[in-house]
Amino acid sequence: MSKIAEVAKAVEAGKMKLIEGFVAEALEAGEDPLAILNEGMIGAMAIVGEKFQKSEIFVPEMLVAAKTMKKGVEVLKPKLAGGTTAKLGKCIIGTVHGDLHDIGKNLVALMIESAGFEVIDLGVDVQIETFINKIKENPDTKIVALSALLTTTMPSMKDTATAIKASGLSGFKLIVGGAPVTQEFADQIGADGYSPDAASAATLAKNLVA
Ligand code: B1M
Repeated sequence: MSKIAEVAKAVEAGKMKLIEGFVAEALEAGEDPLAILNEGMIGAMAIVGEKFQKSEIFVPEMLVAAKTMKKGVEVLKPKLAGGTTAKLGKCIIGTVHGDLHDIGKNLVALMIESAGFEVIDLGVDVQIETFINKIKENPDTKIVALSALLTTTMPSMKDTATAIKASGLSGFKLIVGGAPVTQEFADQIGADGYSPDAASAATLAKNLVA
């Protein structure tokens, strides 16, 4: 089995104690960190999602897989974050109210940070007022980033975007993303930008403040 396949299997099976070792071994073997992330970990989470949909596994197994991936990402982080001395301003990020998924949001935060932004991460299940208060506290914010993973929390993303736009606060761009989110939906809710993955979210954020 390839080193990346070992990482994927460990995430899928929720081998929390073994994952750090597998990721370190894959790196030592010269595997590309992005390939370990995309093919190894995100690929495994897609399989976990499919198994959940088919009722082959349940929420606890999905949670253990998520925790396993998080541990693996910690080992990858130094390799993924390119590190730049650019100072592009503040980015406030969070997963919208009602949604507890944070792995994708954390990756977006990591990439945006390594692109040169100071990231203020509000976590998951973030209320509209929390976003608005944080923007008020940080009037120099350049990017506000919303993540949603559930079709059922897309309305929450819409409400958050609408409230932020209606608040009269300005000087920043609003970007959105997450598996069910599309460019069309982003346009509908008045977002300034949409991107499908973490790397392109960082490029989008940079382009929007350039
Ligand atoms: Co959930 N879950 N989950 N889950 N979960 C999904 C999303 C699901 C697709 C699984 C499935 O059925 N196939 C399904 C949603 C169906 C739908 O709405 N269409 C689902 C469901 C149904 C649920 C529950 C409702 C289950 C239940 O309780 N019955 C429940 C909801 C809880 C809630 O949020 N209120 C639930 C719970 C959970 C856990 C807590 C157990 C756990 C999350 C733990 C955690 O995040 N800390 C979990 C997990 C792990 C998943 C899957 C398996 C994996 C998610 C993940 O981390 N992917 C997921 C299936 C899947 O994704 N294939 C599933 C890896 C991650 C890197 O990808 O988050 O997509 P992702 O992020 C990507 C892009 O989307 C993008 O960039 C990232 C990296 O490139 N991106 C952005 C994300 N945010 C962005 C923001 C941007 C730009 C890009 O700009 C700002």
